[in-house]
Amino acid sequence: MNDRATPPSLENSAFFMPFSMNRHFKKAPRLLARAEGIHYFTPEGRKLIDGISGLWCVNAGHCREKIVRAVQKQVAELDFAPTFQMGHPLAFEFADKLASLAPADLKRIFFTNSGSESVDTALKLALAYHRARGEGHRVRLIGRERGYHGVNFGGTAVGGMVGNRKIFGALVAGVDHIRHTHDPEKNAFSRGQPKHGAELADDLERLCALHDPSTIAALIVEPVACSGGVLVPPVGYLERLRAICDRHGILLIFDEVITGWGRLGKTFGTQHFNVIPDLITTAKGITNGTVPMGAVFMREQLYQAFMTGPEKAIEMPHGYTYSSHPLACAAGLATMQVYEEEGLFTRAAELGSYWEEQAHALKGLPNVIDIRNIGLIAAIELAPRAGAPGARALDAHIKAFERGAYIRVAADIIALAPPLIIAKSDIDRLFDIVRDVLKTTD
Ligand code: PXG
Repeated sequence: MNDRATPPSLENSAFFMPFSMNRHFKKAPRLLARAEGIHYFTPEGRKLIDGISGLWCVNAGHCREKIVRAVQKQVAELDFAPTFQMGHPLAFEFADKLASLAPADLKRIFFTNSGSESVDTALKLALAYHRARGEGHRVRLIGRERGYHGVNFGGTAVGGMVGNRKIFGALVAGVDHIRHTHDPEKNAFSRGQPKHGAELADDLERLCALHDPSTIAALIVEPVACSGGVLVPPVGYLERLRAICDRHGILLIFDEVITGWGRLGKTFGTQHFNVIPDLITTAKGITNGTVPMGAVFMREQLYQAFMTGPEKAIEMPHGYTYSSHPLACAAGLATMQVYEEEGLFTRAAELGSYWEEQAHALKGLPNVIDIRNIGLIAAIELAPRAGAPGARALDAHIKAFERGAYIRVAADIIALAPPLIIAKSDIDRLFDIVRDVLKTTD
């Protein structure tokens, strides 16, 4: 029998945990057994405020009844159905629903199962689009330093976090990177978009000059680089990237796996910044994290470029067994209903200034060297301990867990992005815990 008071040791568990310190974690596990609303509960029943929406995905909060019911009903009715040369009604219904929410004419939808798959799909669509138009010489893909685009080969290659790249060989040929936008000397403690740095977009011109723009298929960037440390784009920067892409016929892909679904106070970050890309990659909040799913949104002209050959030919030899899985479509439709009924697409805009005030009130605490925020996202950057990068933030993460908050840390940056249903009093509670943790972390 499983004795709840003395849980079995996980030290020899078979589970090879992703993106984790396996040995360190298994010695003193931090387990989550149940969730409701903005809270997780440990197996012992301790309540934790979820400071990062699971992993930036549970935007409407946990175990929402409408979504749970929809998935339960769906699994009993149609567990799986293929969408290769077959179909099921929910796939079409969900795509049309997403199209109705999409910015500008990004109304054609390709389904995947994750952000990583969305990114690799978008990169392949970009290459294939140029080829379909007789510009098959556009083979290069450009990413950005400190960018994160998931873990598949394409996404790893265009990604710009060295620790995620260096051990995986040569990755994909023909990839280059523009520089990142982080400039703490000029922009530390910016509220919202930093003032300085629009001209950093001109780094794309450098790569155009180096490679010749006719060789470049696409540029992919996150509107806000979240995993790389919450790097908010400087005022005018994204507009400038768009203009350079237009000048040279380069497709612009916004990776909105995190910035989509209300995180910045609009349905998509694209709408918040008012800069329209050619493709948008999404995942995470598309089903409120309930069932894995991702999607790529593309402009009409891209879709139409594929619809030109004989009708009895497959237009895009790409897709996943689980593209538009019935459970994911059911979860996604219910999720969109919850987002719309509860006004969650704009909730981050309503909470934004309160959130910003509370985040920046941490200025002056020990080791805090920068605070950044946008929408319902904040990052608190700590000075690294000499010779031990990441150790200080890891301590903070563990202390926060002990004191009732689940927060995310990467290197020495604490990232916060709670469910959009959070109340002001819970924002206070979250920051009170973080304040308390920072005061006692040396
Ligand atoms: N693109 C972006 C912009 C992401 O943030 C992915 C692609 C990959 O998505 P999948 O679903 O394949 O994981 C992501 C994922 C963190 C963190 O704490 C961020 C992500 C995943 C896990 C942790 O920064 N982003």
